[in-house]
Amino acid sequence: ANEEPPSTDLITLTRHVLSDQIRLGSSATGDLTLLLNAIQLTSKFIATNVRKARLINLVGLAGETNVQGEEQKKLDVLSNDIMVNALRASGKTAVLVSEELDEAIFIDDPYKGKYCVVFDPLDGSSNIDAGVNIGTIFGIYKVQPESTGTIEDVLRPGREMVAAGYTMYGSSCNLVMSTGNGVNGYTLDAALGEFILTHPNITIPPRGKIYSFNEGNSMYFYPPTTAYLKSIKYPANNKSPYSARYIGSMVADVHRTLLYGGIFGYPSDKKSKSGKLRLLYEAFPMAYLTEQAGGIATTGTQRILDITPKTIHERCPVFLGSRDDVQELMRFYKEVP
Ligand code: AHM
Ligand code: MG
Repeated sequence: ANEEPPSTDLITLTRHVLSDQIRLGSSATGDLTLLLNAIQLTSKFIATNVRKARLINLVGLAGETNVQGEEQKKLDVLSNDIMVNALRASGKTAVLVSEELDEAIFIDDPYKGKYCVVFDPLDGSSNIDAGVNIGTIFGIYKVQPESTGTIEDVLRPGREMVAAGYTMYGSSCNLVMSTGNGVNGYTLDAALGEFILTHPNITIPPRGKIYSFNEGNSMYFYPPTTAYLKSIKYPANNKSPYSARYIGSMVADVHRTLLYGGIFGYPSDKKSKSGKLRLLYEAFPMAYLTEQAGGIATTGTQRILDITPKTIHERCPVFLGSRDDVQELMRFYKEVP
């Protein structure tokens, strides 16, 4: 009896982004809106394929090895192709960098636009075959004034991105995005085929109760990481220890961190000297979202968004999440030799 009538005034992602552009006034041409539309479309297309992967035999290996020497899954390859095609066709891009492709793609006329998109088309591939959450991560730069779209346009600090986000393919399909004015979350309404604003203005709680690290790497961890983890598992002053949650899918682990708070970490260690996560299309977009949601993203000693990439596939250590938790971690990096 107390059921709410359905809303007749849906805020779709496109409407939301458009209203932002209208608010910005004459400086906005609508190009970014169109680009984000293309990205939305790729997410819907990938979501459809993820959902039916088992049925149409998309799981398993594609028999190729990617740049980092890892085996590619069929869904990775497919998702990459979907994104490259749609981004080129949008007419709004100049440079594309994908985790799955050795080299950047430079878009030629007449399709060339003024944005650069860096992306991981399907992240968390170790989870695909088990049906666990996976996601797409993306970051967007605008080509620099006077530039025709070169590699220099993407070898820039993450703080210069004009938008970043991810789509999580889970029990629902969620797109979380920022255009530099806070973070919003949208859920795909499969019947409408539209992303609907369901999580306006996401802010990370200043402190959380969850830590998310691959502790299977403990024997390789450096002392600051080890000492920090010990401090939250064996807290002083009768405080409760933190809970562990680690999916091994960055999108899912970061999504939970944005909503519930706490800390996600993929440190550098004695085995992976620069960590595992890729700077351009994993660390930067997630750091951008984290900061936009009021949290902190650091390598332990440096703000992630201040790093200038030297190569498109380089890696960096990542710690991100609630302000107080990450500050505490940073203290260990300062004080523990
Ligand atoms: P991928 O790009 O090969 O999928 O690797 C990235 C993933 C991230 O989603 C996740 O945070 C991390 O690798 C998990 O790594 P590990 O399995 O070493 O814990
Ligand atoms: Mg990845």
